[in-house]
Amino acid sequence: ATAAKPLPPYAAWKDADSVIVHTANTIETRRSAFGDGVITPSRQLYVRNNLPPPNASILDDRDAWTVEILGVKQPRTLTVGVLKTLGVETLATVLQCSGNGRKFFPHKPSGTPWEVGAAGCVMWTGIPVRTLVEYLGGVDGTPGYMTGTGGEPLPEGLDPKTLVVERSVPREAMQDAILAWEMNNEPLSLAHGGPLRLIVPGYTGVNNVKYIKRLAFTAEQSPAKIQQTSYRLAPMGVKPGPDNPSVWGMEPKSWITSPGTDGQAVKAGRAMVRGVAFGGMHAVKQVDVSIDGGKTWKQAALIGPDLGKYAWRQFALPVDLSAGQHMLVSRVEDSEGNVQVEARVENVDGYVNSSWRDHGLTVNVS
Ligand code: MSS
Repeated sequence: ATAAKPLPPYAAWKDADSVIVHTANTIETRRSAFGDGVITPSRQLYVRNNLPPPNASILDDRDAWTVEILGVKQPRTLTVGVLKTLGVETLATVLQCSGNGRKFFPHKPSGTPWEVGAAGCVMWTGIPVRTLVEYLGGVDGTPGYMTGTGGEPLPEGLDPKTLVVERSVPREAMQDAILAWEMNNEPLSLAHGGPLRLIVPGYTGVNNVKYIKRLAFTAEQSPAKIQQTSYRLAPMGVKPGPDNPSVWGMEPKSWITSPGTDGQAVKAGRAMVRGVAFGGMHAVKQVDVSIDGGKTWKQAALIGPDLGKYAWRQFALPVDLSAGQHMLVSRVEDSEGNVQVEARVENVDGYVNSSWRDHGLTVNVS
């Protein structure tokens, strides 16, 4: 076995036993380590940075961090300190990297081979974007997009468009979006985008811009590479570009977290199958579990508090397992009747894999 990579300094506070360090900027939660409660403990939550994070000194005076708001009737630059006086809300969302589940694509796309752990259910506190926009006189005109710009310093001499983390989402997303300064009841860490981060509920990870410096309502999508050619759903054999759909809203998805994950032995007899399930843009209605690879299904119980349609639900189903090999799978249905897909949709860069079959868990019961 190869030695585990160490946690990078900015994420040294993570629980090393709960995560897989792929690189300094890609840290995955183990399948067994989402925790027993609905909210993923911060020390166990995954991290993904496209660029190295800014210097930790940006957290020295959190309230002094500024964000520029453009495309509203009264454009302004505001400090976090001022934002805190204008509005506040707390909301739980599933934060999931666009590439979560990439490991299961047979063509081995480039990018981190995440299995299930580039995801978590997180509690955010901040100002609703709609409240802020109202305060600034409303959106100016009818721009199609809300565009957030990350605050990483960019190296000199390179075209900033090739590196800047700047993402556009359809303007309607502003209705539920927030600018967050707190995560899981603590000031937002550098790893997760402190002092201030855009949260776009229901949208994949990349759309949740950390260290946000500018929030703009724009006629066009960002010209940045990360918007134009990355995070696009391109069919196999096609060079990803602006004509392919952008990776935006999440789809219904679930996976099993126990028993038998991360090498835990499973004894024959009674077992509790547990896992997490979310609808993406809609609430979870029902989760079904199969212990025979999808031949027969039983409805699982949804456990723990319901933290709203953007949070995940934990589910549990007691089963009797006989000795031998079993494939445990789960399948979620959302409130609109959308059912988690059986097969992944092949795409060049390996995004949004929601396949219940791919996420099945093979356990050897003794
Ligand atoms: N933001 C910024 N500013 N930068 C970067 O890099 N990344 C993305 C988001 N945001 C970034 C940002 C991604 S890509 C993701 S996933 C997320 O973030 C993550 O988060 P966390 O907190 O976990 O780390 Mo994929 O789709």
